[in-house]
Amino acid sequence: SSRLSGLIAATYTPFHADGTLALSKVAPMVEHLIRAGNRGLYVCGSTGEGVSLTTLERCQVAEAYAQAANKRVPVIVQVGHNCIAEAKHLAAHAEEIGADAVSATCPSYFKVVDIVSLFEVVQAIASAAPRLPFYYYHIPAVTGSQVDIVSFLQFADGKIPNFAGIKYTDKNLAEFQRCLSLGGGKFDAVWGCDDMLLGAIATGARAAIGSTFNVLAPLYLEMIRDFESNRLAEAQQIQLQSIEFICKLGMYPFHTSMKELLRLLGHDFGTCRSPQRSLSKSESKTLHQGLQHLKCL
Ligand code: HMN
Repeated sequence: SSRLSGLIAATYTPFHADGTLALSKVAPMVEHLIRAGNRGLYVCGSTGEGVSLTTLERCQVAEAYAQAANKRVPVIVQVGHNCIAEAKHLAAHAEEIGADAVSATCPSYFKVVDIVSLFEVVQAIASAAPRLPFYYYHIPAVTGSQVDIVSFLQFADGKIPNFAGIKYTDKNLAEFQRCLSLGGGKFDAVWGCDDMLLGAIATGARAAIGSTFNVLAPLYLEMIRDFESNRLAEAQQIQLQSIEFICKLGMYPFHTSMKELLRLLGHDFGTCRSPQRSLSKSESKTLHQGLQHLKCL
């Protein structure tokens, strides 16, 4: 089926030192991600700094990832934008370049406060790429959306032909499980908090999108095998390692730290764009030292 499953890496966007796109870094990264066991790529999301790119850059990054993946794993392009016309343009572009799915946050400057407004946003964007499955990116901490996601799924059910489900980035496992079970499980609900992946899998998650899968996919895969083979204590140990990893990197702006780590691992993706700040020399030294004590690296 066309449903998402397994680990889907939320990809980073590579920059040169002068801040321009370094697209030649994408292909080797995609080889690494696939080899490590990722079963999909989520492009231009929070991790990929989609909102900090120009529309042209977003198109270029999506194209570079789709080309490098070359249909070996699905590429999901995140097209959320405060301007719906831009989001529609990006969605149509994703379909044109052979991406496999479109995903979008709702606008966030003017907040979405009711179901009908959210439905109109989702319908407009999804219909701009009618041949691709659409995943609403639920990340209320960032968008400030006040719409109850379960009620939204019930409302949208059957009204948008290519609506496939949601990417769920919140910490409420009970709500996530309800999303998974609605209508007999007709929607994909893709988990988005790497530090709670074990809990999500225990409630029935079949797919997850994560930034830390860029580095730790093999570890999470081992955790999933442990869980599936009833080795719960081992699975918990691995989740704890991922939590410690995330805490350690969270000592500085998280994605800046991740990009530092990628560089140490041989993928120089540069630093994050403003407003996400870079590290000073001494900060990056402290980070490197901290990373050395992590068991999972
Ligand atoms: C994305 O949009 O790139 C994905 O949603 C990223 C993914 O879900 C990450 N969420 C955010 O960055 C907000 C997580 O992998 C997150 O980075 C991780 O759980 C560490 O907190």
